[in-house]
Amino acid sequence: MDRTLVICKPDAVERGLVGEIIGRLERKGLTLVAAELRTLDEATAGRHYEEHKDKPFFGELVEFITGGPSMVMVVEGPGDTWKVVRTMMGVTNPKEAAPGTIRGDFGLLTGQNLVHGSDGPESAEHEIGIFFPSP
Ligand code: DAT
Ligand code: MG
Repeated sequence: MDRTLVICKPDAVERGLVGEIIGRLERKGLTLVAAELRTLDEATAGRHYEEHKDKPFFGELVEFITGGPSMVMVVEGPGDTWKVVRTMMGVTNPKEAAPGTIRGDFGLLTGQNLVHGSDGPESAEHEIGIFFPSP
């Protein structure tokens, strides 16, 4: 089985969309194998978004993701799970995300785009290790 990291970001939690998002993943056939409601600290957010640390939006991104509880999850499927989840999420800018995707159906702002999903097999492995380190 193949796993990826999914985060329902603080805007999704605040808007009561966690059930909707998990429901979509489950109805697709993916399985939840770990989940916890957590408020990320700055260090964890910085590790998670390390690739963006020199971008102009980094400060606002960290402030947003640490600003309230997120639902952090590991989701499992038969293969390419990261890709299945990314397709269901829609593109980064919710204004451009296709209807039928999570961002396309529920979002309007890039800075509040509801959901994170790992962008490849290596980042899935890496990010699962950040949030759910194996003993
Ligand atoms: P994704 O979340 O689709 O993988 P990303 O990795 O490029 O997108 O960026 C991570 C997050 O950073 C993204 O979900 C929202 C924020 N972000 C990206 N580009 C941005 C921009 N131009 N302005 C503000 N926030 C941005
Ligand atoms: Mg990304």
